[in-house]
Amino acid sequence: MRVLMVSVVALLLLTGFTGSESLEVDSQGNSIDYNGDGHPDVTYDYYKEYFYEFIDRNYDLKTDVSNKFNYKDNLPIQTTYDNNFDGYPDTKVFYQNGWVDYSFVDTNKDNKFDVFYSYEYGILKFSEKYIAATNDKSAYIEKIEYELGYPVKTTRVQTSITRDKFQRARSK
Ligand SMILES: [Ca+2]
Ligand SMILES: [Ca+2]
Ligand SMILES: [Ca+2]
Repeated sequence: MRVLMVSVVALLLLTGFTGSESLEVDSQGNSIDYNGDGHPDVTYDYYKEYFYEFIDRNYDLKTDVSNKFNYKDNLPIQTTYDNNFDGYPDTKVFYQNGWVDYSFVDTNKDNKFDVFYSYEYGILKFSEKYIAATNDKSAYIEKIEYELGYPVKTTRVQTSITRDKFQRARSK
């Protein structure tokens, strides 16, 4: 139930709900229809150890947020976002004990993740951006280190690895 309330609040924030209008929520078992069009906008899938929450924020009948939760403590494990609603994930967030641990973002919308963010107890420590090779430049990784949320140091290192390997090497 706590997870459900969090989702309701998140959805209200995302859809710009001001709180002045009445909201009829049509809840049927494992799904909720917020806009009353007969199609569920939040659905749940339950497994033995995990459950999933799928959210359609823009009511186009396609999931754009997927949350994976641990059943035992209701803590999130992984969230996948499609923030430009093109049907492809562009942000993936991984959690450790409920804290954001690391994430991948597709910043140039080519459906490949190019930025890695690393956190400690939910606080951003560094990011690494993979910049693909061009005709006159080899691929390189730009690393930005953060202190108290502010970038303090930027370094660029040439790399021979592919972007797929860049992502694989940073996935735990
Ligand atoms: Ca709906
Ligand atoms: Ca959608
Ligand atoms: Ca997308």
